[in-house]
Amino acid sequence: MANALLTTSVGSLPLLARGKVRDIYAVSDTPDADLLFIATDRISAFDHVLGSGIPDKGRILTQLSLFWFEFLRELVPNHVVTAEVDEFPVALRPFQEQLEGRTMLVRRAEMFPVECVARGYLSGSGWKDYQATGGICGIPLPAGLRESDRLPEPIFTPAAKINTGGHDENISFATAVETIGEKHAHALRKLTLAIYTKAAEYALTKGVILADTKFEFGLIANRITLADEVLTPDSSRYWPAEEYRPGGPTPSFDKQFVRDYLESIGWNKQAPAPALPDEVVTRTRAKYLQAFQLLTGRASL
Ligand code: PZK
Repeated sequence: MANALLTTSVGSLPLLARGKVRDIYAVSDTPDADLLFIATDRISAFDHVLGSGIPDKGRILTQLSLFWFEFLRELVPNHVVTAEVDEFPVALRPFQEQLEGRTMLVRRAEMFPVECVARGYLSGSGWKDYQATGGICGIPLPAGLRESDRLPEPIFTPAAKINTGGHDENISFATAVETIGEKHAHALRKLTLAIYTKAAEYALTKGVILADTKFEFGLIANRITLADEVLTPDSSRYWPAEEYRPGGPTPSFDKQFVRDYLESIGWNKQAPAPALPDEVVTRTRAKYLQAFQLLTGRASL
């Protein structure tokens, strides 16, 4: 097995953003230069980046994202220019090995400061919000729903980005309208629900429930464009349909071994986050690969 890539380095390219697991660089310092979107093998749990990476995780998530961008291409334009390193600017050749399979060259977008979440099931912050208010993001829901229940119909639950580290904060549709305007808010809601519905119907035919997912959109040449990574296990809650038991929490497809391990050692969830035993790394890698295989129908990367 390859080593995990935890830290990217691409010479003097300006770093635009560093997330918990992905890094974005500009390919030159001209203002409208394309961006290099690199998925590392870092893994986070309980809001911390862990001391160990998962070998190939960045490649698996990137290839899954590219599969979905292609699957959705008639529904929504996306920011991808190419993911073939051979087609990247020649100045990036020295970094070919590091970048291969895990990197997308993307067009720079003017990003909307609203995270576009679609939920088809009651889980995570949606379940918390429902227990407190009887709805999610101000959308009323029927009484008596249980954790993990399927919702009567998918809903759009926008969130406001809090700087790296913090959790996004659920906001009402009215607040989204105040932030980005009526026209864009309506367009993003419609697109988010259309994409979720198409992806969730497809995933279910492959034995996978797409409980919820988060999209980031931006404007490129005045067109609403799907950016970031899409429909990966890091941006989505995927559940094995076979293990679906509404009425309690549903174990996530990918990170359950990691969470179980961290609970078993009694980690206090304060930095520094622990490293993972080899067995947890290996089993988690196998789960990411299984999600990729089920969803794409491809045996390997
Ligand atoms: C962009 N993010 C979120 C992702 C991070 C932060 N095509 C684009 N144009 C301009 N900006 C972005 C994108 C994209 N995608 C996305 N931040 C900026 C993000 C990964 C890591 F730290």
